Amino acid sequence: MTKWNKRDGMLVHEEEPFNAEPPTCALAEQMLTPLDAFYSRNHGQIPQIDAATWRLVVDGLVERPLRLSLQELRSRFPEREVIATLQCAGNRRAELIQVRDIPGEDPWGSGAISTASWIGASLADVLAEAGPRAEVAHVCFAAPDVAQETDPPQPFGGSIPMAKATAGEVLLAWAMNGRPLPAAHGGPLRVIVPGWIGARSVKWLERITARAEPSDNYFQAVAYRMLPPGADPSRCGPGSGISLGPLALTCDILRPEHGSRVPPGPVEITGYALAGDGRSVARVDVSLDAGRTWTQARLDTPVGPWAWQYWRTTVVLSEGEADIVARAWDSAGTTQPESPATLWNPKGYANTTWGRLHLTCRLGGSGEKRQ
Ligand SMILES: Nc1nc2c(c(=O)[nH]1)N[C@H]1C(S)=C(S)[C@@H](COP(=O)(O)O)O[C@H]1N2
Ligand SMILES: [Mo]
Repeated sequence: MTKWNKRDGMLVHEEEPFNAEPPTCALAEQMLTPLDAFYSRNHGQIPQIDAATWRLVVDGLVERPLRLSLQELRSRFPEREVIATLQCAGNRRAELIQVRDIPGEDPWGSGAISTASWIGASLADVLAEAGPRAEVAHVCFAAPDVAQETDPPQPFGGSIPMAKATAGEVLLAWAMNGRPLPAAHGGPLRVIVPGWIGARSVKWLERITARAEPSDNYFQAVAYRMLPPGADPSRCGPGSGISLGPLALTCDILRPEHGSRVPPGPVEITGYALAGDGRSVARVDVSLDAGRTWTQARLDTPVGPWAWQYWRTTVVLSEGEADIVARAWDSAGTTQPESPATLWNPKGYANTTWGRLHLTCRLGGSGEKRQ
């Protein structure tokens, strides 16, 4: 077994800090990603925190600062469940790297996205108890894990605007798929910001601070920002570029495995689509001829506003190489950009281009990976 109770077959980008993604087929198994396949993205060493002595501090511009044990958090606030997909801003960076190199960033494939049922207290309820002052505009999260990629090394943190923080769906979560939150996923307590990039869902949460400004933590002020194509990230200081928060519409193909071999005839294709904050998935199109003609996939019933929606379709393939593409449309009538070249950016974030799958279709060959 891979470290941190992950299954064999995970693609491990780094052992330390631990960064691993499942093969996309594993993401097609169940709508709720099994815990041993859920991607794990860490900027520092995973801390082992004793839940018994751990405390959560709520401070900053509030009338009543709080200091809560896990037991107090669980007993004083209503328990909520949200099914939410977590997606790293670096998901599918590998396709952007093929356009132009992105030094110093992991080449994540299509597996830096997973879905779980999260249980916790609503951040809105906890903030209400603390009594935020009128000038509060951002809610900042601080964690103890230290990232070596910053100079000097800095603990991980980030923030979200007050409007999102009080929207109800943002959780302080202690359980994942019905189990206590595993250490690799932020146990004993993490933030879950549904519909926003994974980086805002701060793990091993220790402190919530209400402020008038966004967090000045490196991962809010410097990293996770969309820089213009010509920018040199090493020369971009705090506040450069566009701060990433809400996710944009995307979809991808999960099965069959990319690069595998299938026999000629009907092949079932499965994927997911995920709409941005406040929108829903309206349609998914699939094309066998690079987008000249499209057919519509069947969408599974949505499980809620914050989770991916599976789609499936059967295509008939004849012998040869097959390149299949998929694109989603949302309830506002917008769709995804076609190719990674159109949205390449220096840090390799937010690749929401058409899902792509290459298959080799040959008689007698099934399940084998192309060399
Ligand atoms: N404390 C802390 N929180 C963190 C991170 C981190 O390195 N440290 N990584 C973030 C990023 S970039 C992502 S994509 C998600 C990944 O969550 P997961 O490892 O549970 O999949 O956690 C976020 N929260
Ligand atoms: Mo991320």
